[in-house]
Amino acid sequence: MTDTATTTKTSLNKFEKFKAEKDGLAIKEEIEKFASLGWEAMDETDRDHRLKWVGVFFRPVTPGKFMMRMRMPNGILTSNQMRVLASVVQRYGDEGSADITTRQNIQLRGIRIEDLPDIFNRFHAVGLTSIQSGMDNIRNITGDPVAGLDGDELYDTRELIQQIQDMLTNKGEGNPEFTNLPRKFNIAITGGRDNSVHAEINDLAFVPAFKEAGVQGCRGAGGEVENSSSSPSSPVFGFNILVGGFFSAKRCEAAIPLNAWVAPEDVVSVCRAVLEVFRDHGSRANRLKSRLMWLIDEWGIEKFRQEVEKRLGKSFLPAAPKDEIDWEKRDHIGVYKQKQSGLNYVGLHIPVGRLYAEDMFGIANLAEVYGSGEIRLTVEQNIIIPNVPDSRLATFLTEPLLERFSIDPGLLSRSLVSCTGAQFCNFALIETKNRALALIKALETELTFTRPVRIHWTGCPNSCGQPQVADIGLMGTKTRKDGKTVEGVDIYMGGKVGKEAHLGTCVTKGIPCEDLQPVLQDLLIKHFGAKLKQEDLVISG
Ligand code: SRM
Ligand code: SF4
Repeated sequence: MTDTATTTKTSLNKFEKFKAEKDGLAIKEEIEKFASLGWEAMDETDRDHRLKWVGVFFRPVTPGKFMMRMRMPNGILTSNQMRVLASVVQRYGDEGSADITTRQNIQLRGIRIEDLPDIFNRFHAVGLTSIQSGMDNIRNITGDPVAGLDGDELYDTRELIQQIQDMLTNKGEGNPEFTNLPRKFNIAITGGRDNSVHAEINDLAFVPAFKEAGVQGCRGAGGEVENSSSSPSSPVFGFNILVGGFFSAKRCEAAIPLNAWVAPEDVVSVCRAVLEVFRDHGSRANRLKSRLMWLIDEWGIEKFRQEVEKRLGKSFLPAAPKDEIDWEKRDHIGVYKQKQSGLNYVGLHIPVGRLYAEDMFGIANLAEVYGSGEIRLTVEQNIIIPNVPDSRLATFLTEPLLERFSIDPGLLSRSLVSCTGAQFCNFALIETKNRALALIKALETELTFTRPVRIHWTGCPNSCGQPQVADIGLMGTKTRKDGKTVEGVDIYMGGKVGKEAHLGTCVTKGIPCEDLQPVLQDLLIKHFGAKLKQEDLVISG
């Protein structure tokens, strides 16, 4: 049995206690005060926890230099917004940087508390927000990175995702209705055919699915079908709903079908209903058992569905028999034709998502000079510049910045993903980003590949780097070598993304990082068709 809303006050965990004392969002009114107090004089709970309600993270690894996590609905920003982000980190010189995250988002580094009022003013002026991006809030909502550009897409997710974010955050001002969830919550919507958002690892996901003709929407309280389709013969577009996907140190689960189908116009209300059920009934006793799936386990999917329907005020139509995820996942790196004639989107590879101020200014300029000023982010921590006309493409591709942010990186580099790791994260058991880059470079020097291999690094079992979705996932651990404790990894394999996505599992434990290169080389040769360059020479010579 897991715990529910019936949990007595005495069994509330320490996070619930401090949230009950003062809602995290209250911190928003105290930023000026904190800026003049300085981080050392702040109340510790405000500093270490409540600031996360406005997206500001105390970093015990770099005390006094905070991280800021933005919200980028559908991973889209403008060149102006990118410049503002660049100017914020530029102030901190070598200590300032930014990372593209595995949720199609940006985090800034090096932030000083005394600068927060000015930073928030600058965000406000260009429509950026970092509200409710950490702790027991809804994370950045992910959507197709090529929404509105992809000729084969079934639904353009952009507006829907913005509407959900606006509802959950009161248009970026903060919405106390959703600032005290039992735990974090992830939402993804995909309108393309390749599941580019990893729908299966979200607490709530919407995947495209057609209903038979004449049916559109939920059933009203009296059982009548609402919004009947105008055309009796054409199938109606909507989404099948998945619930309960998550990763944690204790347990990882792929999302399961709710057996419910919704029309796009009902998606925002469904998000609200699911979140209200989670907020009011999710466990608040043991944080290791508070994610949505634990509630679904306790109730069973039928009861969960009924409770959501009660909140929604209508019942769901059963899920469409099949969803429309029938493509292998694309990585969007390179040049692709858009559905708009004469326009292209260009995917740039950003090694492990790390950016410095100069890079960010450079990318903003590229987007403005060659595109429409729009910049997009992917869950693989890369960037897409859309709306580049055919006539400007050749010149664009000669830009020096593309030497570092390539449109044609090596087949291991192009799919490399890494979480933050020990450089900034106090949960980390190992260093990740720099180590990942060095190792991939070494492997690409030794081996030739015929296909990309998706390698994901994550510094600890929290799995922010999603090793379970990778071809080869590497999860940081401590292990023993020659009588000493050293940094190591557990190796995951078998993760499948796109159509028929499923999670990989741990195949080997405790490989010391210093011994990893030959182990990876072996796996790449045995399972992914890699060849030693030396071997190639012998055969061709
Ligand atoms: Fe995460 C906590 C970084 C995506 C599961 N995650 C953290 C913290 C906040 C821990 C901390 O305070 O240091 C990390 C901040 C480090 C830093 O300084 O950057 C952190 N998580 C990240 C990011 C930046 C990794 C990256 O390099 O891309 C990602 C930010 C996404 C965003 O923009 O919001 C990030 N984290 C994820 C994902 C992947 C995803 O959402 O697809 C997961 C697994 C999926 C999930 O949540 O179900 C993930 N992060 C966690 C967990 C485990 C949650 C749990 O239920 O136990 C924690 C720890 C926690 O919440 O207690 C955590
Ligand atoms: Fe930090 Fe662990 Fe998440 Fe990596 S996986 S960012 S080390 S919490």
